[in-house]
Amino acid sequence: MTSAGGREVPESDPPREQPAIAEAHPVMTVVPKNEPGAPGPSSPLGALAADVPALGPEPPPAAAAPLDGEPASRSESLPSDQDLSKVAAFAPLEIVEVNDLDWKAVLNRASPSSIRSEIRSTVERMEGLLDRADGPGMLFDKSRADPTDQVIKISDFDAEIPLWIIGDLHGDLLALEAALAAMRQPDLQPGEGPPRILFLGDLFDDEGFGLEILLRVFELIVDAPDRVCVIAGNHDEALSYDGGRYSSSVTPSDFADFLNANLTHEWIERAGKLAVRLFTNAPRALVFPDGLLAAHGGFPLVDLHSDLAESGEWNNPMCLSDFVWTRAHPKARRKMPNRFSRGSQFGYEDFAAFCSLSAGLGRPVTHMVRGHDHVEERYASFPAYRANPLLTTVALSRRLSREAFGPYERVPTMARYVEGGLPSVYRLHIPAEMIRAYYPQPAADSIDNHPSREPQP
Ligand SMILES: [Mn+2]
Repeated sequence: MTSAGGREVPESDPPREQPAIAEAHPVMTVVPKNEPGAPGPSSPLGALAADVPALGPEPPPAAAAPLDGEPASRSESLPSDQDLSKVAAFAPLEIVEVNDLDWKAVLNRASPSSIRSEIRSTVERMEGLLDRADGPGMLFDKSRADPTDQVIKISDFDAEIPLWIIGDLHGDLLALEAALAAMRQPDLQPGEGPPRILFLGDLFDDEGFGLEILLRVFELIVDAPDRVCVIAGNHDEALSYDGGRYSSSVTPSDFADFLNANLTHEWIERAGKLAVRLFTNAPRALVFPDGLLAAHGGFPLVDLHSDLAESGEWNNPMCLSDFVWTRAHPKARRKMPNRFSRGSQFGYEDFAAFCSLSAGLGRPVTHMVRGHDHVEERYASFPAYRANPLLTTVALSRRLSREAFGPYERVPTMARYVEGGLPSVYRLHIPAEMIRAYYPQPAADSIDNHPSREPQP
């Protein structure tokens, strides 16, 4: 394992001709006319397509253009020297390369069939936990202002006990087991006490092993509720159940399809209901005492700030939704909130404005860890956000069907909480041949690459 400091990932703008369809905002109900991708009147939620599968929401891979060489424009320039003078408090991002895990053992643990063979007991234990009259007692629940509080101001945080942060999984059971194995390694485990885990959401959809990921996360929760926190991602929040069928307000939504195809399987149906229950009440954001904000996507955007400043109502549905759905622009200063198109984006000055607002509201935010954007390197810390740094981490070992570019095998990441700074990034170097065998690469002319069989060991 080696460390390197200050890794920065520049990213180019999305191409202008990209259709504006993805990641519409679920709370907005007023639909402007002639808006591409806006939901039709007959389908208030269903047409709010997010994460366009075939075209892919991601911009092409970065051309690695040095930001310094770019012509400055009003909306997209680097922070001025004046901005930089108030920075410097944050240490460079620490990157840890994890190469020497027992990969065979990781593969054996990532066995969908053995996880499924425990489905009855896992589901019953999880139901019992969620049925408890005083709540499940999960990590950070004690800091909730009331049992329904979903923007948790964490008090009483013991930074000595390791806290591992796992971003988007989208059914990536192999990456999850690699992350769990890495945090059990004594030489990678600083601090005292058994590790705590914070999931940043998006456990399922995009093929892979959504059910098994869910069951595995349930196992971790019921084994030690006070050591696991699960924040809702947009795919998690989008899943619903009407008493007969499951549906989802995002695309891809293959996990809802899978649940509907298995409605006669009592334990799978009950597992799906548990997911809906868990995510309905799951936190949308955490604010740590050192100023770290953790959420799936972002934070309430600028058009919500005056209401928020006046009311102090963090649990306003619009605010909750922005924590889950908004995307980071790599280098823009500011972005106009636009919750109808490709997911509202924010720029680095938008984040700085939110940090100022939050300080005035008694829960100062200075930096952030998030998932949501499936960056090619599986982590990113954009240089433009140097005043208030931002870390994106996702735990995806393969290129998703909706990702149009880049190599098939990826290096999934997780992060570890570091008091007063950005979390350290742990890159999990799963052998490429293991990834290829576990997730057979689809034929180029096929978009249906659901691993319908047990992966070959
Ligand atoms: Mn995602």
